[in-house]
Amino acid sequence: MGCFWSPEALFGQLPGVIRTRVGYAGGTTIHPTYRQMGDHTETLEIDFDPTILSFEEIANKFWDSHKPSNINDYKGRQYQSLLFYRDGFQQEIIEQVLEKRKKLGKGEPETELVPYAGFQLAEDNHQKYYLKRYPNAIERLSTVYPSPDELLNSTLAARLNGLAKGYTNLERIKNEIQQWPTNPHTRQTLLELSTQIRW
Ligand code: MHO
Repeated sequence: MGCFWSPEALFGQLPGVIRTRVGYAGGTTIHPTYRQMGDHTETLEIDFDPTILSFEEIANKFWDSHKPSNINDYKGRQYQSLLFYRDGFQQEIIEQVLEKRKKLGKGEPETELVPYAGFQLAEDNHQKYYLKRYPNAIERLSTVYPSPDELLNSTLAARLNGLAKGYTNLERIKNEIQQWPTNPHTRQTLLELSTQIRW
């Protein structure tokens, strides 16, 4: 899906997504960095609640959102169209989704389908990249998520990263927070926090 900044915002705004993290995967280079990722590909890892968002929906959104052709590999494998599956269930769903898309005339993506074999986190400045363009948002969020790790794991930060990129709006996020399985105090804190941010 190209540079990992955008897919993180695209999927991070979806109800059912619990956490998004960007990193490097698929290659053999031992300690990849943005400057030296070697044969790895920029990758998004999505933790999700399958009772709200299905793997099938994720796979469809993946192919709806980019041109999965590997002709333009001007940067080696950095932007390879690549999809990792965690188990036989996901592998099977991928095959079904591809079959259905083919029947609907949506073509046959050149995406490489590979079993997941590790994912190495990208540098902090690449995590929730669009959200980090808004210092006031980061400052407010730090009252609830004081460390880089807490921000990295935050569902609210994933949604707000989608908002920063223009993929969702505050009303949708606030409505969703009302449904989150959290205690009333935390819910109130997250709602207030979302309202206070100056974009
Ligand atoms: N340097 C490109 C892509 C960044 S992405 C993390 C840009 O500025 O859009 O590969």
